Amino acid sequence: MGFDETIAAIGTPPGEGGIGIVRISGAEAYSIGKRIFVPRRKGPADDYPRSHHLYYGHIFSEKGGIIDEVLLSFMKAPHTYTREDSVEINCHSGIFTLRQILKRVLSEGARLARPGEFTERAFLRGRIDLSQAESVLRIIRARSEEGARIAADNLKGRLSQNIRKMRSAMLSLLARVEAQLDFPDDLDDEAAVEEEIKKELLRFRGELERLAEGAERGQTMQEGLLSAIVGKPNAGKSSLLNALLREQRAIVHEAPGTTRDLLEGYLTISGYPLRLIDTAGIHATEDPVEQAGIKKAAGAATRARLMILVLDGSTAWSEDDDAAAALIGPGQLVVIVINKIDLRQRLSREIVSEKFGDCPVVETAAIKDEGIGCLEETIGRLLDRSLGTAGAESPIMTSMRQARIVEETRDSLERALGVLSGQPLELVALELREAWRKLGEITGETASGELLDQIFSEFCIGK
Ligand SMILES: Nc1nc2c(ncn2[C@@H]2O[C@H](COP(=O)(O)OP(=O)(O)OP(=O)(O)O)[C@@H](O)[C@H]2O)c(=O)[nH]1
Ligand SMILES: [Mg+2]
Repeated sequence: MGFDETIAAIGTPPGEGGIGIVRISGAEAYSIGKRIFVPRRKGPADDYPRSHHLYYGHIFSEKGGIIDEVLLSFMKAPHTYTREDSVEINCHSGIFTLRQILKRVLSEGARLARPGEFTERAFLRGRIDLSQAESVLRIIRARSEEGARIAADNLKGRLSQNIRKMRSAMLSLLARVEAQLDFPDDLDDEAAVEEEIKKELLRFRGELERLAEGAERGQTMQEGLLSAIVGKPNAGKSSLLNALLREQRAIVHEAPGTTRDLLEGYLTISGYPLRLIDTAGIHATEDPVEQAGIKKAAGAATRARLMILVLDGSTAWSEDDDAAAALIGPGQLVVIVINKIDLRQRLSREIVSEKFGDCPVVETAAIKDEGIGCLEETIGRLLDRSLGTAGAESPIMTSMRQARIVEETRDSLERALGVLSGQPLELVALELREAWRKLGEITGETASGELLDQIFSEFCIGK
């Protein structure tokens, strides 16, 4: 694990900015900081460096030249992000300066940190658990206010506390089941005991179900809802993307087949963050480039949770519309947009309601910004209905990983309930133990090294 090595990295994103930060963590952090930095004022010599104080001064190169004017803080373990001695250098943010300072730090014996290694150390040293470490990533990536709030709540331990409480209750139930196995004669009426176990198992199942209910909303608020604009060529898909984003992002042209590649933009509709993808027009073609674009469009349509199917109101229903409509998957959220309503209408509304009776239909003139507000309201209502509304009291899960664990734990409890009457209690104990173990993967109490590597590798270097 290289736990005793001192690590360093640039903590701010590359590019020009007001300030940039180089961070160092580990046993050598202080001595490296002292070797490369000269403060303007040290204060009393026996009091330098003071923990959690900011010093103004300069970083020097090995040859003695000034690299940058900086503010530097020394932070003594354990009250630091990693629980190790840490140093943070606030310098001018130019990529050259940042690299020079990092190089200087590395030349003094630190090693370049791996992605997520600062947070991994915070986890391994017990400052935060795994669900909290994941929340750090979620805060960085949050795409909406609600998403950031959920992640911040979880970083404070909202989800972890809930999971710990449930696991501890599972463990006491397990102890009761095992006592019954070891001393069956000591205990009361068998049926009464069975009833009590059942009540507890049902309670756990209910709690997990409540958690699972909020999962999709949590993930959506975090990552944005993947949404695809799909339809035949020239229907006005790119015009619709531009109207929704309120900028000329995509090229719009009267020639069909204008959009070839996937193009995406982020926007917020009724508080929901959407990752909106414009796609190539769906139609039969021999052109290999168009074919490649259509294949990508079909892929995006399949992955999307929300499909915005665009029809051209000024043309009659065609085979291409059928091909686009065929991409709607089971369970997918769908909004039908009839575009170009400013032109003479040739699209039969009977066919539309026959084909999409259950889906909301919105009429727009994308190039004139007509109907866009109505489309947004429709999407907002659709999402309220399918994701529930905000303000639920239960903690909200924000990763697929967490949702999967909850599901698997629920399956174990289901099996425990199934074997409760008529089968040996050993089987109940087995399933209950499995549920308890599984649930521990959320907080990392029972997570494998491989799983940890996978989680932390998603982070950027410097976090
Ligand atoms: N009159 C009218 N024209 C529109 C409207 N929306 C788009 N158009 C025009 O229709 C043509 C095609 O628009 P695009 O947005 O490029 O259509 P697309 O569906 O992205 O087309 P491909 O990328 O080729 O599949 C352009 O000439 C637009 O100006 C509309 O609401 N009314
Ligand atoms: Mg287009």
